[in-house]
Amino acid sequence: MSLILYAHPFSSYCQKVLIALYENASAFELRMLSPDNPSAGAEFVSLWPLKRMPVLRDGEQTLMEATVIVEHLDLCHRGPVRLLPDARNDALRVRFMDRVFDNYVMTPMQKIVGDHLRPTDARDPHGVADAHALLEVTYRWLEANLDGAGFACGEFSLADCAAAPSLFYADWVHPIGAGCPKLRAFRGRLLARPSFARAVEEARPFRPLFPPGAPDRD
Ligand SMILES: N[C@@H](CCC(=O)N[C@@H](CS)C(=O)NCC(=O)O)C(=O)O
Repeated sequence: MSLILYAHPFSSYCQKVLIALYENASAFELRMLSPDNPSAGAEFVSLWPLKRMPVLRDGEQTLMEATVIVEHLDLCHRGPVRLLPDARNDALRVRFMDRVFDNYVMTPMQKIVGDHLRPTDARDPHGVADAHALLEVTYRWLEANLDGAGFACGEFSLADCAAAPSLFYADWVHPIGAGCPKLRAFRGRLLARPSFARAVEEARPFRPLFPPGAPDRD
């Protein structure tokens, strides 16, 4: 099989790529990164010493960074669901929204989650407060800028691959309030999308590992 994905099903950035793979029923081998699979871990580190998952091997090519991997899939393993539009202006909007979800939802969400992994005397309350504030501003911006229906940029795209796991976990650590009904509905539509629903189900057994404690929903 030409596609090998080094990943863990509970990781938000890995889910971003899994969604893209599931959208087009692309065949791939999952090399699960977990303590009981040290050989996959060793291959992963030799491919990407920065140790950020996911990593994709496509034959002799190694792809890092979830956005780049999704773009690679759209370019080289195209299926019926296009993840980037051909028109460059439309693609620019998709890339912009992908950046919004990665930089302003995923990053503060990871900051809040990651703080729970620190020793209590090395916690960063100031950084965590900033992360909560950034999430709130981003939620409000999304509420004002998302359509009331459809996906981040109309048709399902790379932007939704980023939106689904970032909003899924962000809502667990900083709930999307009643003041953002469009954003809440958008998160619900993403959860109903079969590709993401599958990723969520596959990750369900790992919920006890969620550092702040997973809520009893979704
Ligand atoms: N910029 C990277 C971020 C990937 C990332 O942060 N992955 C997390 C899992 S969701 C990870 O590998 N964390 C391990 C660590 O921080 O050591 C991407 O877009 O793929």
